[in-house]
Amino acid sequence: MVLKDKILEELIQNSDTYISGQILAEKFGVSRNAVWKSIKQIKEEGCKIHSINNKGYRLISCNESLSVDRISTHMSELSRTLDLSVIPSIDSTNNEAKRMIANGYRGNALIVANEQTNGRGRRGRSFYSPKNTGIYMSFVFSTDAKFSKAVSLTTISAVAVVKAIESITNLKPMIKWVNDVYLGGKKICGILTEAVTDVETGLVQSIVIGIGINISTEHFPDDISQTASSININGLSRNKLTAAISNELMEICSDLNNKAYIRTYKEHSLLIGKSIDFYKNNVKYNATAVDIDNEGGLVVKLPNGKTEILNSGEITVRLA
Ligand code: BT5
Repeated sequence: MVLKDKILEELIQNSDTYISGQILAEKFGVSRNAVWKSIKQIKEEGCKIHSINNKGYRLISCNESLSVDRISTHMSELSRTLDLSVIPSIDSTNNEAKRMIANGYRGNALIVANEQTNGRGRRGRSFYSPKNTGIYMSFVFSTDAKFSKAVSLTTISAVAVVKAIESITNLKPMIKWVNDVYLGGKKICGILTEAVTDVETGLVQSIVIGIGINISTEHFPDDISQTASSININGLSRNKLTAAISNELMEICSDLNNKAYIRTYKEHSLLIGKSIDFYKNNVKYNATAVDIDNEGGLVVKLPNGKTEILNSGEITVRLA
């Protein structure tokens, strides 16, 4: 890591207080002038830093740009095996992943974008993806035996997102079955998992997991202004969170026989114990959500006392 990134990291870790230029200089074995120059660069990159004579520097907010270097610094060994790329602006990282696969890419990759101009949700819905204030990322996994065991990569991804958020903040995000992460009753993240099949063999060739997270987006389009929200934590590093999500996901995927992630999913379930409405083939049903099964299905109890397991596909669920 270059000095500027080390200093930024230090400011992020200590964003509740001031750190003097002297302490930073000593910590990194450089002159105070070098510290001052780095602070200037960090400000030029869009971070707000407050400085007080004799007290030092304090990070107020930061839109540090996403970069391969900054993300990799926080990555585990497993995550570092991914081909990582960062793109300033793209239609959709899932589309980009599919283009890569169509062009013959057969590895495992992580594509991260600072903005999406055509971010996609499920069934033709859109995902609002403004620049600088969110993370839009897609994993590409070229199929190997291990993924055929992955019953629900969407379930795993939701767990990876909540664990990553909890590892670097004090927040307690919740999961709304099947693919949404909520904070304070509002959606902060959506996940779109897509399989790419080989036209000739009809077999799944690669899997694309797209994750979109609102980090500091303040204004949402009218239709989602009441339902969408952001993580909104001063100084939260998008680079660090991107790496943390990748680390958690790669860790879970390294041992898919270990179903501990189902327990974590249940602990974070927004629906278990609640009355819900679900829509199947456009017909609305009422039920109580009672459990998540080992395959990530939502177990519901119908008013007639019967139990049914909902599998994600075409089901939409709302709190009643
Ligand atoms: C999703 O679909 O929430 C999946 C979103 C996946 C986005 C990622 S970003 C990286 C990758 N590349 C892509 O193009 N996509 C993936 P769904 O459950 O269908 O929810 C879509 C609905 O969420 C919309 O119809 C809106 O109501 C709402 N919505 C749209 N943008 C939002 C946002 N930024 N925050 C919260 N809610 C949003």
